[in-house]
Amino acid sequence: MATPLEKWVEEQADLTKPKKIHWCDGSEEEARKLIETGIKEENIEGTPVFKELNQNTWPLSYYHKSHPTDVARTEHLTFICHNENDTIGPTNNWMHPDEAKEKMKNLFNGCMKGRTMYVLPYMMGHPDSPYAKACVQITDISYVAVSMRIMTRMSKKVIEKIGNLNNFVKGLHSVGDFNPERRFIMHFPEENLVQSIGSGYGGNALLGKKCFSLRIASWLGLKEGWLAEHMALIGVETPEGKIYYIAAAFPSACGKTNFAMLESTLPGYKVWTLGDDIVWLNIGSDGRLWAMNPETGFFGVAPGTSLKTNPNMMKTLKNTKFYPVLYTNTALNLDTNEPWWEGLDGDIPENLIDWQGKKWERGSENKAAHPNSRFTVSIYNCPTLSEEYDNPNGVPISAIILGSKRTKLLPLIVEAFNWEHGVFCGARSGSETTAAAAHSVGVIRRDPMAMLPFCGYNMGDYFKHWIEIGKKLTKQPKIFTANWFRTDENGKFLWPGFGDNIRVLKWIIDRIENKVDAKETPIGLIPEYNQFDLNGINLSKEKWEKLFNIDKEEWKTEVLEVQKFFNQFGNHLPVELTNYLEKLKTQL
Ligand code: SAT
Ligand code: MN
Repeated sequence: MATPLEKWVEEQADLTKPKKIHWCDGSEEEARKLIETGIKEENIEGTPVFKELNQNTWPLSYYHKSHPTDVARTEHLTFICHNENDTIGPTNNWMHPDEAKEKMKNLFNGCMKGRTMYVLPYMMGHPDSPYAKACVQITDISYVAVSMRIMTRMSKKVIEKIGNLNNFVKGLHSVGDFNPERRFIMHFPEENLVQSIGSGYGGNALLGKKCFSLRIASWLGLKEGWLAEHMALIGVETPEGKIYYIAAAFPSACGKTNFAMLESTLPGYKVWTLGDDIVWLNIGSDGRLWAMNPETGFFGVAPGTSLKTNPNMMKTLKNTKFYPVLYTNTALNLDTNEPWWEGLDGDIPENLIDWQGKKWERGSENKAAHPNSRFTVSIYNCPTLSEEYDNPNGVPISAIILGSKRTKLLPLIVEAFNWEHGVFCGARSGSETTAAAAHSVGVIRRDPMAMLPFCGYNMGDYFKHWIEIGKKLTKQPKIFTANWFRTDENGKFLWPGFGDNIRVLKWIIDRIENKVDAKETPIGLIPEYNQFDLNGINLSKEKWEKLFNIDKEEWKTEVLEVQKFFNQFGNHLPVELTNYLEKLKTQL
C-alpha cells in the first residue's frame, strides 16, 4: 500500500508529467551529482543552471543566473488562499482556494514534460525539536534542490518520520516557462500546502523559507499559540561570560545578515550567530519565550558584503565545511572566473560581465551585480555559530528588536514602555522599500514587525496574537525599536552601524540588568548620552542629539499615516493599539 506521501507525489507526477522522478536524500554525494547535472543542463536562453567558479579562491562555489524578470520576490503574484477573504486581511492578496487550485492545475498541467521531478524531504527545525515540522517539496530544477539542501535539514529520515501520516507540509514548485504572466505563488494555510510556478528565485521557489516558515507557519502559530517571525537570532556574550539571546526583525535587505554575525568593536563583547532571517518563538514550560531558527543556511544579499562590513560572512563563504556555496545574479570576473559585486574588497576588476551576462563598462549607470543578487551558504560554515544552534529546545529570549529603515524620524534605539507598547511600536513601523521585492525602491511603506509580505493572515489578528502571547509569558522580553539608517541634513548616516551596533546591544543588556537609566519621551525610552558606551568612536553630543531627535512635526505626519494604516483593519485591530495611538497623538 502506498503511503500518503507516495500517493501525493504520484498525483503531482500525473499532473506535471516529468520524464523521471528523483527522490533526494540530501547527501553531499547527491549534491555533487546535481551540480554536475546542472552544469550540463540548459536553463534559460542557452545558459546552464550552474557554472563552476574558481575553486582555488572561492572553494566549492557555483554560479547561477536567474531569468532577468525573476530576480526578487513578486508580492503582487503571491496569494493567501483562505476560504474567507476576511481571514487574510487588507494587506494580503486573496484568492478562493477552489479558484486558485483550478488556475494552478492548468498551469502545472504537463509543465515538467522532458524534465526531472525532484522530491525533497526536509525538516524545518532540528528533527528532535518538539517545534520542528516535516516537509516535502517537489521541484523541477536542480538549483532549487541544491539550495534546499543548504537551507534546510534534507534527509531520507524525514520520509520515515512522516511514515503513514498525511500532515506533512507540502510544496509543489515548477519554474514553468519563467513567464511572469504565468507566475504565481499560492498558499493554502488550511492544507499546509504551497504551490509555486514560473519563478526560480529564492523566496518564490525555496518553499521552506518565506512560504512555509513564515506565511503558513504564522497561521499555524495563531492556531497553536506561537509566533513565526522575520527575525535574525543572536547570542550576545558579555565580558562576564553571560549570554543574552536577542531576536531582531528587519525588512528584507536591511542588514539582518550583517547583524547576525556582527563583529563587536567593544572589548569583551562577542556575538554568536543562530540565524539571519526566520525565528520561531514558542512559550516554554518555564513561561519564558524560546526561539529557534528553523533554517540551516543563509540566503543573503551579496552587494555590500565585504571584509569590512561582514568579515564573518566572508569567512563563511570561503569555508569548505559544507558543500556547496551558490552565487545568484552577481557579476563575474572573466579573467579569474570569480564572483564579484559592488562593495566587495579590492579593486574593481578589469574584465567584468554583469548579472545579465553582458560586458560591464566601468562607470556604467547600471550595477554589475543585481542589487538583490544573493549567496546561499550553510550556517555550519559560520565561524561564529552559537553552540546552542542545534539545541532542539532553542534559546530563551531576553530582548526583541523591531527594526526599520528610516533616513528620518526614528531614533537609533528606543525601548518600549512594556510588551503591549512594544507591539504597538512594531505595528506602527514603516520602512523604506529595498530591492528584495519587485517594486519601486526607497519609498516608505508600513511594514509591521517586518512581516507585511509574510504574515499569512489578517495583521489585525496578528497584533492581537502578539498581545495574547505577551499575556501568557511569565517573564516578558523587553521590546526595542532600532534604526541604523538615520541621516543628517547632507544625507550622511549619523550612526556608523555594523560592528558598532554592539554598543546598542550593550545598552539593551544594561537595561535588562538595570544598570542604566533611560529618558522618557512620547515614543518610548531613549538612552542618556553619558550612559551609552561611545568609547573609541567619535560621536559628538550634537550628532547624538540629531540621532535621537524626536521631531514633533514629522511625528504628527507619521501618526496620520499610522492611523490610515490601522483604520484598514476595522474591528480586527486590538483596542490596545488604538489607545496607544491616541496617547501618542495627545503627547505630540
Ligand atoms: O527572497 S527571500 O524572501 O528568500 C529573501 C528576502 O526577501 O528576505
Ligand atoms: Mn528575509
